[in-house]
Amino acid sequence: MTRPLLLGGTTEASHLARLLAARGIDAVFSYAGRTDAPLPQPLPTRIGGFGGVEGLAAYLRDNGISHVIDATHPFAAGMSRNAVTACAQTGTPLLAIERPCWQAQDGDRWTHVPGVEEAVAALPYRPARVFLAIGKQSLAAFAARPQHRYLLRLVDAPGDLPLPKATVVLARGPFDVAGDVALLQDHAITHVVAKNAGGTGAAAKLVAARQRGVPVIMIDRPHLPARQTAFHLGDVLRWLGHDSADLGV
Ligand code: 3Y8
Ligand code: NAP
Repeated sequence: MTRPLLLGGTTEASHLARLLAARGIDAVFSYAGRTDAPLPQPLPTRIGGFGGVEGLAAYLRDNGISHVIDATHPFAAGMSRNAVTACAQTGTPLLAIERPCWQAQDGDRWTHVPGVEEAVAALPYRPARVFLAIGKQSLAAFAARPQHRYLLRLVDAPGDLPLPKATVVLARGPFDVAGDVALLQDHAITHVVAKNAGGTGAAAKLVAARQRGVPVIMIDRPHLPARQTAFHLGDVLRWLGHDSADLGV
């Protein structure tokens, strides 16, 4: 009996949820509960943490989960690490959807950094106008550079911000190039800070930066433990024992 748990929160997870629902597969979709009103899914959905590795292992056992599909974001390292450990403990097959990293192309002015602290250090001293497209959880580190004007794109309205000169744009992706070109132009952005998320949902700002000759500080992904991975959703369906021919994937 196939009863997959789909760890979501990305464009690929939402696409896969539609494919599983269309096949009548008895899957459960899982959100962390980071945002006020996450996108509704066409599968029964649970919201909130599991309570670490032990909580996830108990969830797998108590709910008769047959497979775990980790379709979380490449920076959701905690969830992905817990999934590897809990699935090993319970003997539950695990497959992670891993989207290729973005690669700099001709005309790109990227500086790769290993983490948020190094992204802060990569900013100039002279006041700049910085588009922080990294969400809410990593903002505090930029308080070390209060001289810059920051443009923040967030999913939900924030509480107090740790940055004295910040403008907030509330938007939930996926984003498009025209919108991001306009955003960089309207706010006279001189630097973009991004996470190497890969995929299509957040790539527009990189094309916009290339078109406007704006340098990008690119935060590289955290390292994850070895696990089975796939990128094409058809491979996920085949892994579940469902052929994907009639879904055209
Ligand atoms: C809660 C679910 C879908 C999923 C859409 C993707 C695309 C849009 C691009 C920019 C970058 C950022 C951020 C971003 C993108 C997709 C995808 C992706 C980046 C939602 C979602 C949840 C989250 C959590 C949220 C984080 C934040 C990160 C904003 C839903 C919309 C910056 C990552 O307020 C907060 O605390 C927000 C937290 C984790 C990063 C951070 O550290 O702050 N995503 N994003 C998921 C959950 O609860 O489990 O609310 O509907 C999902 C999506 N966000 O179905 O189409 O697939 O990557 N999300 C980054 O990539 O840099 C925005 O602005 O250019
Ligand atoms: P994280 O740091 O890797 O995980 C922290 C804790 O949040 C996990 O240990 C787990 O709590 C809980 N959690 C994370 N994802 C979950 C899920 N899908 N279902 C249930 N619990 C989950 O996670 P994060 O980076 O904050 O990401 C949270 C969510 O936002 C994920 O769904 C991710 O796909 C999505 N997202 C993240 C980013 C990003 O930049 N990080 C970007 C786009 C979307 P317990 O230990 O209690 O189980």
